[in-house]
Amino acid sequence: MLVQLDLGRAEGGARTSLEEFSALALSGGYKPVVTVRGRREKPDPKAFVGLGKLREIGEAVSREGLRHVLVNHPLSGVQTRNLENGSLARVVDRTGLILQIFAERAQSYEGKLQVEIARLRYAASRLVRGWTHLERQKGGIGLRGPGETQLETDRRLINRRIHQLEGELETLARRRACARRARRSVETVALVGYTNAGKSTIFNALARTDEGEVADRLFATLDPKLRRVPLTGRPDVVLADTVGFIRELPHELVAAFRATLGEIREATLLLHVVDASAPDRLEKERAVLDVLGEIGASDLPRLDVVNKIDRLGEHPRVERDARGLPQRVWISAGSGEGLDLLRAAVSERLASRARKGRLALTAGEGAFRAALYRVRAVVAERADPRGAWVLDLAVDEGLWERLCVAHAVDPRRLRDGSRVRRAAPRSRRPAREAQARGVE
Ligand SMILES: Nc1nc2c(ncn2[C@@H]2O[C@H](COP(=O)(O)OP(=O)(O)OP(=O)(O)O)[C@@H](O)[C@H]2O)c(=O)[nH]1
Ligand SMILES: [Mg+2]
Repeated sequence: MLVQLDLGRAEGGARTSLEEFSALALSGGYKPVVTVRGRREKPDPKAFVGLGKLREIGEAVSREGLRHVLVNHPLSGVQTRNLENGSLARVVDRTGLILQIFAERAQSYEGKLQVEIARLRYAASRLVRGWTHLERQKGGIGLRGPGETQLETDRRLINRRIHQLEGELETLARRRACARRARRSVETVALVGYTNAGKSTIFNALARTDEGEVADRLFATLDPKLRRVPLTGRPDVVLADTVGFIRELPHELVAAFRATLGEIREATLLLHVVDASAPDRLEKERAVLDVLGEIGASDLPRLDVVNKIDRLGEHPRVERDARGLPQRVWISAGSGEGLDLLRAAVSERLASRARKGRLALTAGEGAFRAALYRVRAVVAERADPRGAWVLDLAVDEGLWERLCVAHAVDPRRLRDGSRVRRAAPRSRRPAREAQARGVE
């Protein structure tokens, strides 16, 4: 059974959100039979729904012989328990459902670790008195300390396990960072977007591979996939396919997936893939931008890819901004229409990253310098004896302006483009090495 309350939300939004919830349920291996909807100003703190609705749920459960009640909202531990007692079915909330799907999809050791940490955090935040399940599992080790309640013991055990797993994850993250450094000379382009937007389909088409999962289900891809992609007139890039985002992505997951989401944060260019045929397309774009913000990637240059235009009968095309740079490419990865435009647009954006120029920084502007390194804008650097720096930069125009605003720097301080352009290939190496030494 699916349960959704419309909490002062607009009618259309609630409908698409219910469709998505139903897709989530299917992806989680459930077969929705009954849907119960209600309208409330605020959720009930005790059982989430009111008494009347709870009775309606309980009756439907026994009438249809249902075993699970899925609720399209995050629930507290107490609400879950009261709903279970009232309905006599197992209750799974939205966060729990997403975590279940992730747990099932995770393939790599790293992915599994991340999901387990997220699940433990979720469990810890919802511990309710009288939950004895962990005690039975622990079998002797970590005996309850004097004066410690069952709740405190559970919490302590969970936290210890989380700590241990995070240690393992840390080791893997270091290895991943190492691998990333090794391919520093190759630029990374990362596909990001809402789940089911078509990222993996585009990945396969651009990388000319048939591997990887493409499936009409949510969260088909969990572990980031990397492949070298040739572009015309430019060095190869590494293309990264990443996990899809979703509205209200549980923050436990975002936190746990920091390591793999690092592929996004460290990319030179993000391809934001959007399903053109989704009725709530704008809302989904917003949700993706929110998650990008959460993982510290909202400053990176982005190229929007509007996919699945075959469903709308649209033609492939490129939209450009005021400076003539590609901002949005309309394609159908399914039919292959517009893929050539996409390849060209990516090349163009990478080539144009350049506002190129030379910038003198004072010793006191270390934070701005660190930010420039973080977005890989530094082509070469010379330190002067008084502790100041002269940097050669190649940086995306919009990004440069955003950085200047954020650090209160006058953008006109970037001088004289032409000379740097010629010098760039030769002076690239020192900057890379400085980065590898961890200069930030
Ligand atoms: N009609 C049409 N369908 C497409 C197109 N591109 C992808 N699809 C379909 O959309 C579904 C999702 O595609 P994926 O590539 O798996 O989407 P994804 O963004 O990688 O999804 P997650 O990995 O779950 O985040 C699949 O059924 C694809 O066949 C397209 O251009 N047109
Ligand atoms: Mg995918």
